Amino acid sequence: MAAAPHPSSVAPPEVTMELHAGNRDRLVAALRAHLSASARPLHGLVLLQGGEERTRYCTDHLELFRQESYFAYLFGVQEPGLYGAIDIVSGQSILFAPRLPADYAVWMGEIKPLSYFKDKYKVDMVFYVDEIAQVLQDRFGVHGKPLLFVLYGKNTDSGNYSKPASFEGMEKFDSDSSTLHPILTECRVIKSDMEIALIQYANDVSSEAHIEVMRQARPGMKEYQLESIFLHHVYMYGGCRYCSYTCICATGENSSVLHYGHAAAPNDRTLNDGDMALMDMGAEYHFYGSDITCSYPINGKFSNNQTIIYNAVLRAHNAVITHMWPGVNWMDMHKLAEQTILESLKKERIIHGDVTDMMTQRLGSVFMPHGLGHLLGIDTHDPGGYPEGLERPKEPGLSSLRTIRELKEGMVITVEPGCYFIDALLIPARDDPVSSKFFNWEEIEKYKRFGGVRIESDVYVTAHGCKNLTNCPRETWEIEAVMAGAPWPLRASTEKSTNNGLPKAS
Ligand SMILES: [Mn+2]
Repeated sequence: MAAAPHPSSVAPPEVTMELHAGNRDRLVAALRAHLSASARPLHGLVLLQGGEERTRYCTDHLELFRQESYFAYLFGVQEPGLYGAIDIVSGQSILFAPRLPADYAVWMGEIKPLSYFKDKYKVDMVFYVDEIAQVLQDRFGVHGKPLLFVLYGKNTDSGNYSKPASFEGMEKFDSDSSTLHPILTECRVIKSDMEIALIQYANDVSSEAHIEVMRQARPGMKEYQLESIFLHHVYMYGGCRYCSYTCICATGENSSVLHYGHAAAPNDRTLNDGDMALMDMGAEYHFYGSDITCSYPINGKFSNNQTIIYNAVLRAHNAVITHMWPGVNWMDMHKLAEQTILESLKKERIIHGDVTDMMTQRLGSVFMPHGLGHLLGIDTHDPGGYPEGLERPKEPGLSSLRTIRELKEGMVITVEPGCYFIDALLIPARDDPVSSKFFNWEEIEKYKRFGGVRIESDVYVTAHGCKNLTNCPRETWEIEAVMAGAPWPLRASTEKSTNNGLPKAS
């Protein structure tokens, strides 16, 4: 009897706490450099408060806890209710664990001793939360009150502020709530090799799950069944209990709804023959995530119109990746993607006129209203896109950019151009005499219920270029072959028979 093919080639990796020790070392070095440069004394402690468990509204139903991201970055701690400190003089790390009530052991399991946290998270010391004031004073207050660097600052994607640590007895300490946030955020922007390995793993698992979804998609299924296949695959084979964000499983017209899949639009449409699917899904492993979008025809065969729009987006995706290296400005990459899409649409007579004029009129934002991509790490929209002094642009399309930074070696950023037919944008464009003349409205009419296409990969900026961490079929013929049952990566013989004799891009 022939053995069944193994359903997955991934296996959850061991995670070493050296990753988080490395993150702490980088923070201490950056903080010390900043203090030296501003002629401030080199003493004090970084103090962070980890996330807390929440119940569903007024009930006793505990929602599954996921650690606050800055705390996860520095300490890698899974449990709720802890605090963490780092002495910037010695680099020593201290965790403070909650003192749990005796009946915790009845309902939630054994109450772990402090030594458990010390071993598990490889920190220098562990105490109870109710001992914070005393420990900080006794051990770090020999020369007076120790200064506490607490985390307070704005998330430039949400507009929300991080919550600075607070504990009983805090008023006895001096605290600084402005220095830490920009420095710690900047540390998160540049990934270490160990962080990259986890983001690569999240990408491997998610790429494989996307391919599984692609293979099983059929007319007559529901969008949520595609979501379910993805979730099952990343958890069953990849050990990923969390996703980086809510799955967007949009088909047909829904694929032009940029954040489809939320509770009011819950991936519940029936898939039709002739629909495009836009699947934006990414798993998370040990806090580090992925963010991947695949677009393909539900029936496994691209129509002429689907090929036109798909290839316009793929050209933009590939053009950007070809041009990414340290020093390149992200706004220029966004414009490169827009221009590539506009040129393709012009070639197909969907729009007409001078592409330079279109760019001046910001016409690209009618087809791609979102930004080209965002930093990725412990958060899907990782912080650091707009450090102090960098202003968000105001023009249509550009105002949606989550960063306009220069690329630096060690960044991970998503490349996710898209082309959508959104009535809420096309109708005002038709009513506007300046933009209206660029459109061939008869052609546009043919895409009325098309929805949209997005292709999204996670890209790591290296010293001399970049590396695409995502591994999904991208060419139309690759997608068609995989949907017809070909293995991925394609074998040479399959490639030759399906690429129409065209040379393959290296
Ligand atoms: Mn994204």
